[in-house]
Amino acid sequence: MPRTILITGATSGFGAAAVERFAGAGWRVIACGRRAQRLQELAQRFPPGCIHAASFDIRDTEAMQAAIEALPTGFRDIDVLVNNAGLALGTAPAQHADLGQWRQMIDSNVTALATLTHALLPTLVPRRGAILNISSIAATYPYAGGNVYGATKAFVTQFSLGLRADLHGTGVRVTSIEPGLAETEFTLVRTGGDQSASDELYAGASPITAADIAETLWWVANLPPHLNINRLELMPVSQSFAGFRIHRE
Ligand code: NDP
Ligand code: 8X3
Repeated sequence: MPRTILITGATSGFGAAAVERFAGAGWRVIACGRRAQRLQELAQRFPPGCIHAASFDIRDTEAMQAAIEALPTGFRDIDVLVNNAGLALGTAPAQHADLGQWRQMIDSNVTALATLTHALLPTLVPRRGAILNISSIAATYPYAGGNVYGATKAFVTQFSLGLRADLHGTGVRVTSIEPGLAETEFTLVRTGGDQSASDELYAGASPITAADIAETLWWVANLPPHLNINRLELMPVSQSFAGFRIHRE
């Protein structure tokens, strides 16, 4: 019996690579995202019945609920939830930041993630399933301009640990995956479509790839059922920690 995984943010980056990894290995994959065309193209690369494309804005709770209710019979028994959809917007210091961007990050990275998890727990608990949350190194290491983005990821990490505590004894596994510099559409989105800014950030850095994270998700999802990875922090070798700054008058 194939296992079933729901992956948010499947139109790009980590999520799209994860869809390919799991569908390629015979899992049933529910691929979510707003860009329906990309989901259809992804689904068409695999045999019929392998990928179910669910196109909705994760911030729209009614659309999310409708998508869950519309799942075809073969895709209802979800074993693994990958909460991956999310974004950073802007790098301005807090005192110059756009409130609309802050709210969009909170709505997407925090509220939507919690809402989907709440909706799927009744399915995951009896199946002794798993929740794999994509947090970030920004959850742990603050950096200038990271303000609300880092805070949303700190929520994701702490929520993951809290879920672990609440799900004690159920057999449900929960993991917070915390990547560093990774080349996807992340910086394109963060900069409002500035391809050269994105290219410059990753140039010569050998960043994490989407395939690296897909492989990590695959490893975590396929561990023996008695093992739980609580937190997993990954960086490219080229990235490490910055020091404190001192401002002198
Ligand atoms: P991408 O921009 O390539 O992918 C982001 C995905 O999130 C897209 O599929 C997008 O789909 C989806 N998404 C965003 N907003 C919404 C929304 N409102 N409704 C539905 N889907 C949405 O970036 P990554 O693959 O890098 O990002 C994936 C996750 O990894 C994010 O949570 C990010 O914060 C995190 N992360 C990224 C790192 C990096 O350096 N790249 C490092 C650490 C963590 P669509 O636009 O089609 O809706
Ligand atoms: C993405 C990693 O360092 O750009 O979460 O915040 S970082």
